Amino acid sequence: MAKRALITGITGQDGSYLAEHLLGLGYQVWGVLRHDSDPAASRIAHLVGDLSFTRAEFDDSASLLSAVERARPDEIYNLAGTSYVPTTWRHAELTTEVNGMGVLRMLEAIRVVCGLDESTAGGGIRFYQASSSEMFGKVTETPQHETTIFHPRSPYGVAKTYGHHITRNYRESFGMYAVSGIMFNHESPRRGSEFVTRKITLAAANIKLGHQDKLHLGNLDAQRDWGYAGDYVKAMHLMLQQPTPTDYVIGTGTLHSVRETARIAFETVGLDWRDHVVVDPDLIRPAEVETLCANPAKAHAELGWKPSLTFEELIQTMAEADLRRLSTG
Ligand code: GDR
Repeated sequence: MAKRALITGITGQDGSYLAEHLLGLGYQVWGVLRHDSDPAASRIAHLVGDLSFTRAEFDDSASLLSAVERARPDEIYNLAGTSYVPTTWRHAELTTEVNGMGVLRMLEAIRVVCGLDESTAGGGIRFYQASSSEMFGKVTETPQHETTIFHPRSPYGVAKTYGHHITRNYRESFGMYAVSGIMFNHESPRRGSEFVTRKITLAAANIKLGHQDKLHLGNLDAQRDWGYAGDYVKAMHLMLQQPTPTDYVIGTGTLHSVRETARIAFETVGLDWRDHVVVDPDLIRPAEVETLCANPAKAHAELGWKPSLTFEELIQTMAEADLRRLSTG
């Protein structure tokens, strides 16, 4: 019988790649949608006929419980939540509600559906939590691995850290197969335009086509470990297929700067970034994390996971995709 997966945040970048990947593996895939979400007008429009849907809100435990009861999944991938870090200073409480408490509500739904308590030994639904490198924040060691100390630097990072700890706590308390992937930045042509890589590749294409002249950016020296989202969803799936549940860091292990991203994207469309990029102090964050770089050795060794695209190939692919899309209207 086909395995069943339930994905929250299915209309997001990662949700769309994960749904494609799981459908390709023969899974029956369910997506959790918010009340106002229209899948036909989202990144999964091309998959709508192959998916099943159920509606739930992350601040409503009963709706999450009934979503789990309806889908009866073998695996749950929790990708829902606020993902754009800067706005979380303005919506700190909402971010905590969804990215933090939402994880607890989902774990409780699983516990109830599977009938688990302190005396039971797990079983039932396997759970994946989307943890983030933002939990490391003000880094004490580089590169960061699974046991590096967390020092989050935004309400987003703090809420994700709660989600991470409560997932491990349910694993240890109830024997649940519940794991977190500590994912470093991952990008693609489906990335939201507010994130810096896509903001840059879209602007390079728009400037090339004469639709725009300048690109305003914040900290050009900020460095990140950027990988390809299509690779990262494969790691999520692998994490739920292991004999023993445990957390993994997923990243490329290489660091690049915002400046370098601009150089590659503009070069890809035949332009010089220095003619178009303007530094805007308003785009600099209140508490920045400057050097986040993964040590993915555990994922390499235990999951056999490796990224398929280099950073340069990733940014080139994104810039080319944007130029193609904007040229053809
Ligand atoms: P990040 O991604 O905050 O790392 O979180 P983002 O692309 O927004 O920022 C990356 C770095 O670029 C610097 N920067 C700018 N960022 C944006 N968005 N816009 C700008 O104009 C700009 N100029 C410079 C930022 O200061 C930052 O240092 C992403 C999200 O996907 C999270 O949800 C996820 O958890 C982490 O990655 C891992």
